[in-house]
Amino acid sequence: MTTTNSSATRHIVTLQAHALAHQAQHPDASGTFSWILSAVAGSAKRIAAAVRRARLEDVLGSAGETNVQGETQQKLDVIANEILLQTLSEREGVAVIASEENEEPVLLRVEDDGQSRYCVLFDPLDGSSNLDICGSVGTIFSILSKDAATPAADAILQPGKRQVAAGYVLYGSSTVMVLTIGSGVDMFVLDPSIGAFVRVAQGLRIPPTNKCYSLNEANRRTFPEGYQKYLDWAQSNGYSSRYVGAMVGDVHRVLLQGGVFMYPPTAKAPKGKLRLMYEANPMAMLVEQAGGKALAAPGQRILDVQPEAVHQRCSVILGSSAEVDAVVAQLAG
Ligand code: P6P
Repeated sequence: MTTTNSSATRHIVTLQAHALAHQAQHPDASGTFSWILSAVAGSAKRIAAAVRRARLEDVLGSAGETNVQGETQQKLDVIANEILLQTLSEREGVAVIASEENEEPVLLRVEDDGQSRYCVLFDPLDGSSNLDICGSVGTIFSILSKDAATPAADAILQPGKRQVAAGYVLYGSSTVMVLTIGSGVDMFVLDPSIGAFVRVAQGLRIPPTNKCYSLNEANRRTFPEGYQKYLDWAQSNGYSSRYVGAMVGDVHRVLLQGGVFMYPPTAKAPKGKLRLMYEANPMAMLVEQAGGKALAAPGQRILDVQPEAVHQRCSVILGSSAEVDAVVAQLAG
């Protein structure tokens, strides 16, 4: 049989095939989870298209509102949020949705019909203040299961270790999805020529070390003393600094190249700025699944934090195990 080495005939595994192969490993699976994952992927394609045309269609800039976080909503924050709410609401398997842009969770299916369903939480467009300067922005998502007996409203506040899946989509030089379904981390790139996310890496492992830290040093004076000690130590030991101001971009670099990302407590955000449920938890699951560490504080795994409110914040130290340990060593004094 004649074969070509044309890119058109190269073997590819799409996200859909990847999800269905995972489903096939669970004979009792109903396909509900795969269908939800396809909703996230479909939303990401639409958001990517909107982000890439933003300047052309004049949908940059502020929407003129502030969200529940007290942050100025960008027009694309609203667009991305609406795309995700619309797409996920159509999935029978979604019981409740929580979004950074919605003050209250959206209860979709609360009837006690004996069906177990899922909760989907997301930051629809993380780092959206980068949009106007064509910087890194992304979507972060977390998926929890909800058994039939648990009321939908109560099913959201589960610790991150109960996530069944987590991931992000980075709308950068290419549109990249990084995903874990609880057995390792896989990476997909959107191939616009076929409209599919194609798997480009399986079983990502975060490099054990990299002399690079990532945090907003403008807040240095109001960091707890241990973080200031860490910065002095790192700068005396040849560390470099990288910070793009969007968690998705900074975590993606740490996941691929190693290092440590932090958002410590500050005077303005004494509990940390990042949201536990749809920023810290999904990123922590990815980092741990890739062999790294993710702490809210020394000795406090992010994934063990018992949430009390859907928009609660936490401080974050995550990345290569040795690099997280180096931060903790300075915090311990
Ligand atoms: P700062 C974006 O607004 C965000 O929520 C994260 O994506 C990012 O890591 C952080 O806030 C940046 O915060 O205070 O450094 O601008």
